[in-house]
Amino acid sequence: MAKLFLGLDSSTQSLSAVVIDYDRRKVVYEKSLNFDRALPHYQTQNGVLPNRDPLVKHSSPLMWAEALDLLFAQMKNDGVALDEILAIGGSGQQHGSVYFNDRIETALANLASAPSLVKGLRGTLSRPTAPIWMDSSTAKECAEIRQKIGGVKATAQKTGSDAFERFTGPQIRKFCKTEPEAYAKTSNIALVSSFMASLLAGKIAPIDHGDGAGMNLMDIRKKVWHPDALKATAPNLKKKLPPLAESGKVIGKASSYFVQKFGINPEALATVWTGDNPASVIGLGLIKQGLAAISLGTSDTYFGSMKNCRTDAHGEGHVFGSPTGDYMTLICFKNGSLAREKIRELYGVKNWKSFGQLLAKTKPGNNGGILLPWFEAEIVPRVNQPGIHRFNLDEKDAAANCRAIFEAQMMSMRLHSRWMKVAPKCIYATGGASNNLPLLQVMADVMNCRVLRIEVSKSAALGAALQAAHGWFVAAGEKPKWGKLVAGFTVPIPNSEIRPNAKAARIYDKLVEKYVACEREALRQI
Ligand code: XUL
Repeated sequence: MAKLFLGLDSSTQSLSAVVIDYDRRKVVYEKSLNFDRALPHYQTQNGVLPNRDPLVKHSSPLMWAEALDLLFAQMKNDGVALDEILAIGGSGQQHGSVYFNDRIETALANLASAPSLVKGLRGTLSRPTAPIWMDSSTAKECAEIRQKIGGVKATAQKTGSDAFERFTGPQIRKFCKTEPEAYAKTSNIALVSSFMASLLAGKIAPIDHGDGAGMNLMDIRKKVWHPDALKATAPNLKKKLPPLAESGKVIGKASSYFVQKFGINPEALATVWTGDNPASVIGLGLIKQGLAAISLGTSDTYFGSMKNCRTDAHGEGHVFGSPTGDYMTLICFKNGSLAREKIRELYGVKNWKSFGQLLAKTKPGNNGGILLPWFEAEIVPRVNQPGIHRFNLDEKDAAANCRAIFEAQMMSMRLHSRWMKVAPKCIYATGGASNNLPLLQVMADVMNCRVLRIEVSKSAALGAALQAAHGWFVAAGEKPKWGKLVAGFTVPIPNSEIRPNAKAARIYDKLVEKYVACEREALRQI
């Protein structure tokens, strides 16, 4: 019989499913359900509830639960062999939180007698909506928590990251301050990941070390709730949090709700979910130190594996637990694709092909010209005052400006990932702009390492399925090796390897030092 594992990913805009046939190393089914389109009665826009305050971004936990029902119905309809699934894993958008009163445990245990998940959850929420990662309304709470824990460096050292607006701890603090009665009635707080896992398991699920690290509440080294962070955040918090556990650990058998309603294998195991980024690390096969990925999307993200825990004293980057038991790092640069697009528009370059051709006409290092493209407030480095800064760069020279923006983005990544003390040996390039070869040559040269292109549409859900497989093998008394587990599922595009040019790499070794000085100067001017 085939070994089938199901991975689910509850992201901002959709819920996705991937089924893998483990022995055949194949994804045999994938499906996505878009919240706005499939569940219009929740009135979300891109998965977010409308709010008058642009800083507040909440979503609906009941919508996520209803989506789970719909997706299982869809899988049944599509003829997925649900009765052969051995284990179910999952991942969720990070940082988002769900708040329950003391009726939740009974409701989860009795799900099988409810006509739907939404009906089964009736009367269990102590807060009707869930703040999600896009929320940036907690600057004050971040400052308070950071100060109580002992500053930027101490907060990062203790919890893996400085206090960030979207992180769960600051969100919980805001809830406790603004709605103290509702907070007092809250007996359980879940993350998006542990909420969905609780539905599948029919009991309160643990929070894993990957998603738990995105809360500013977990001791990043000991992997327990950090007493200083709990104290700095809100009263009686520890009682309201579930236990922490390794990602993919078996919680129990899947709730009989799914067996009765959709014909899921009654022996299928429900496992601990993680965050979408830790799951993507597995889905992309980044299981060894030195393997990293750069996603060129709306924002650019650099993430990779790290053996020993090292945190960023400047508080710009994040350290999360990796499902492998090691660590992962994540740095998010806000001025990604949109900034590249602004330059393209500014110079009337008609498409990305022409952008790449123009860039290729100029020399690596751009004759020392540097552009700091902070079209929007930037996260790394922290820039609250947007602005464009040019150094030795002719504003009228279109080609030089096309090169300058991408060189700057890559030099910024190189510079702001130094704290990890892990030089990448190989980078997987993903995301919209990764099919632009001249850009990838700049990436290889600035980072001085091989770049391979990779195309995976659902890396988090795939990672979640692989994590379920890992949990299943462990429960069966085996010691599966991650290298063997992920092999063959994510393969780079054939012949996509780009090698660094040694001469260009030497130019960037010098130029990055000039970039440091320019960045310092620009930050001083702001
Ligand atoms: C990571 C983060 C986002 C969400 C997106 O810190 O906030 O990547 O996880 O789902």
